Amino acid sequence: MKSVRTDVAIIGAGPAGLLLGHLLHQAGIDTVVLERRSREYVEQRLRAGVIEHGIANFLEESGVAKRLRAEGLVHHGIEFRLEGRSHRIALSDLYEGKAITVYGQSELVKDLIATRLAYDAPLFFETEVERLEGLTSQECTVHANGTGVPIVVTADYVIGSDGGHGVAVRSVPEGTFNRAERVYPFSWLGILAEAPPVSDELIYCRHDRGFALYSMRSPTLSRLYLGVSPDESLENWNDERIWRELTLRLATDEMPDLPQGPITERSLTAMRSVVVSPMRYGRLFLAGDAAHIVPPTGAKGMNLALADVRVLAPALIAKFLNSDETRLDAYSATCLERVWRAEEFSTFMTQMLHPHPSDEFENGVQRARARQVVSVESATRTLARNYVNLSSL
Ligand code: RFL
Ligand code: PHB
Repeated sequence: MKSVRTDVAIIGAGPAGLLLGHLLHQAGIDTVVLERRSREYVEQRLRAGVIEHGIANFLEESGVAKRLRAEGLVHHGIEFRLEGRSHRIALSDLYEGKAITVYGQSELVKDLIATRLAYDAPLFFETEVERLEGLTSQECTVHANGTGVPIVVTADYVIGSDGGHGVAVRSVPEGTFNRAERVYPFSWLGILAEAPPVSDELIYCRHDRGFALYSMRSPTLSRLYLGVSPDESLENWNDERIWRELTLRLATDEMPDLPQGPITERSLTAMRSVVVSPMRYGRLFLAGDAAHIVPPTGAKGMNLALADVRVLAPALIAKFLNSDETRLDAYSATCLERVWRAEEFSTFMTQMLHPHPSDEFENGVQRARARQVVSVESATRTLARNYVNLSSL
């Protein structure tokens, strides 16, 4: 058995856990990060792509945005494609010149892992946390299993940045956390394709056949999504069917075909909203997806996770350096206000852009809402502000 003593034990090497570990290390606070997957796995895991204006600045202030600034694609607009017609939303013109950056979450995770390993701070891969103890006493204990070797970490605080369905939320007495949840009747089939992006900007498409999203990772890699029924299975979707369906939904008179290429990744993601509150129990603090899930239509999940860290890191630093707990006490309420704003925006985007196969009333309302967003300036401006910078408002 291996025993480790640290100031803050962090469960999960996702964007939230890694960035928190980095900021605490910079302040001279010891951390141990425990991650159940391998380094290769977390560095390859394909997920988010859109980083808000204020969150990109926060990453830069944290000293981890060198590659993001060099390689990230800065986008000043997005397109809404409604029933085969294009409508550009000029994000920067509508919102104080601010823009989003398209940079894969996997790239940010690689940057954060490289940073942590460069200063030799403890980061245990293939180490699954199984149990937490002492969360309301002076010292917490984290029991983990590192491929057969039990690891016990004692710490002043534990951070549950272990994603949706994580062990942290399950480790507290029943009834401690409230859980507000909504399941949407859609999933996203996501692909990565070796094909040049068809457009310089993301395309959010509402078509009577279903939702589609055209995104990208680089000038040679496209990332595309199709809204599908939640009971779909990947076996039903060969390359030909995926491209055919994407083309049917995304085609316009000006762009009748999509550039196609080999599909190198494909996955299905169920869409749901979850908010766990409060985001604290004793010496356990929740951050990122462990506390809140949003449907990906608003591109908010990773931004919210990093925004939690922007509140939690200075709060922990104030406690360790100045014995000041006021910011830790305010952490949950501060974050939850932003989280609910993001839930509202994400559910608004989801419900506007995913047609229902058999609810004509809902579809009529959706079409009217989408038309309003592209034609009424106050509505377009609100969308631009939320899309570009909601997590920093
Ligand atoms: P993560 O990234 O899930 O990291 C949690 C880590 O904890 C580990 N873990 C454990 N480790 C040890 N012991 C245990 N018992 C453990 N249990 C879990 C896991 O292996 C994992 O490494 O959570 P974090 O850091 O909170 O980050 C959240 C983001 O990953 C998530 O919100 C985004 O990916 C959501 N998301 C998007 N967010 C955006 O801001 N913009 C986007 O454009 C965007 N697009 C997306 C998305 C998520 C998607 N999927 C696949 C759900 C698109 C998709 C398709
Ligand atoms: C992505 O590039 O993966 C992406 C972009 C926008 C979203 C969701 C995912 O809303």
